[in-house]
Amino acid sequence: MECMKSSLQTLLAVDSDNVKAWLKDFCKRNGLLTLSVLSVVVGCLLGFLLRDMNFSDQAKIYFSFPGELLMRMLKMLILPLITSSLMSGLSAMDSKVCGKMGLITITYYLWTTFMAVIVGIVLVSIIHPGADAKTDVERVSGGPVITSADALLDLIRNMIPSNLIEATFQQYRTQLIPVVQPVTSGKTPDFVYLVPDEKDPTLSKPVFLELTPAPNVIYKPLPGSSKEMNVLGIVIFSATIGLLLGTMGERGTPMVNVCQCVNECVMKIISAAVWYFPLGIVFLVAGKILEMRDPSLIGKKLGMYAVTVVSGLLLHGTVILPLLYLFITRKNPIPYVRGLLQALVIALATSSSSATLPITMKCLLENNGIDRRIARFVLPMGATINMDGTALYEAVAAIFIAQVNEYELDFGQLITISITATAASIGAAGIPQAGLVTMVIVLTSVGLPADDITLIVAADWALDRFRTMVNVLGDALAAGIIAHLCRKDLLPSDKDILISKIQNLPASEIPLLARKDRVFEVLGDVVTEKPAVYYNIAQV
Ligand code: 7O9
Repeated sequence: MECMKSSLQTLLAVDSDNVKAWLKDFCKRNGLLTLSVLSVVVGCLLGFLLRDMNFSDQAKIYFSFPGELLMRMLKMLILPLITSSLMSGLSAMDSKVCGKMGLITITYYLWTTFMAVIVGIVLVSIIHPGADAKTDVERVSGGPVITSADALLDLIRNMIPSNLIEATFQQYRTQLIPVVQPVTSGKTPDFVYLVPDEKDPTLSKPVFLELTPAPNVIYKPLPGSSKEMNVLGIVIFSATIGLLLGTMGERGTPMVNVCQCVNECVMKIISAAVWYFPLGIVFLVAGKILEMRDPSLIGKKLGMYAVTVVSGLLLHGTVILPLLYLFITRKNPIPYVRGLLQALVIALATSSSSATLPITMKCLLENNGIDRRIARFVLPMGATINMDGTALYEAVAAIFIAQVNEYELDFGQLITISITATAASIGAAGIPQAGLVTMVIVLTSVGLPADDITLIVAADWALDRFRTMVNVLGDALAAGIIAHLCRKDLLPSDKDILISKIQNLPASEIPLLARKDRVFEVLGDVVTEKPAVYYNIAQV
């Protein structure tokens, strides 16, 4: 009996030790991620609980403050991250590889976006959500919206910023200024004859009132600006400088080193900032739920529409994109996506793929082991032009609006929608007030009324979160696929070999390799001295 008891005790002790070790290991690996997911859930619960308390607007602002800090922190990192990533990423490759990779990246982005649109169109045609949502939803006539041609010109203008500093905080935007036109002469004014009023002695004679025809108001397009970062201009400029730095050899190295240092600093800031995420996410999500108008409206009128969009996004994000990854790389996409979960949670909480970019970069480099040069090029490009979720959403929304209006779309019009939705999602970052303008472009391309956008705005804030997740997932899987396709062109650079050699050596030997101003390259057993400017040993 005693013996059994003691063996049971040892068994339990071993077991509890095992459990403890497992728990510790789990917390170490997934603790932050679990906390982030929990904080989304807690944020939702808190938001719905506090809705009943009818906070004042001021109280809501105070309540959202910790979440606002999270957004500000993430957005702060975007500019240094994209400029330094593009410059250092592209400078580390020769121009041939850059060209090949650029071509593959853009082709891949185009096709996946187009596939997302097709998924959307197929689902919305099958589910037909417009049938339930018939027209008792109120419509508000919006103001004038710029034409597609003006939007396209704005996009091209934004690609070439006239002032780089200005580009960091504003975009060029054609503004429509109302101009009252004088009544055209030749039109005779109308008259109204008022019968004299017997009771009013002042009106003894008949009175004629002249009715001026309503003046014509035309909207004149004038140059203006919008308070959004001109990403497209900055991305194009940084990529060009990066390419050129790569062709300059050693003379370009100091600049490349500056960029790499900035990049690493950003990564370090993120590593520290992740500890604030759980708290920030709770208040960000709860604050958004407090601000939300009436959720039951979405449930009743737009329920099927929301289901269509979400199932389209699910299909594209969990089936099509991972399958594409599987077929091209012949690797299991599940561990890859698991490495990205932190970024997906942040995308859900912030509903902005650009604010999530720093975390996506961190996940790809640290969890998925993607080559730095690939991640530094593919991710900023993806955040700017690859928006699978947005394209899918716009196609579904346009067809939904057609269904509500009982407007039959023929095959040609479906093709038009798929092309405009793809193009609009690619150009979105370069078009001021993109959300509205791109939707108008898609609608007007098939002759649907632009005012009907008001039908779907109620559900927009919620669906935005899900499509942002798909946008982020699309960019990250693209990086994995492109890294696979370019793996032969990207054998480890000499510098990487040097760094790994140094890292594998005992600390006492490092000074031998990088003595103050002298740098040695170690390739196999061959050690050669290199000019000191060539490497930045401080980074090792
Ligand atoms: C969604 F490259 C970066 F990181 F610097 C970058 C910065 C800003 C890239 C893009 C942007 C940017 O402004 N993008 C943008 C995206 C501008 C307007 C609209 C959208 C579309 O956003 C998505 C959507 O609404 O569907 C989604 N919220 O992925 O962020």
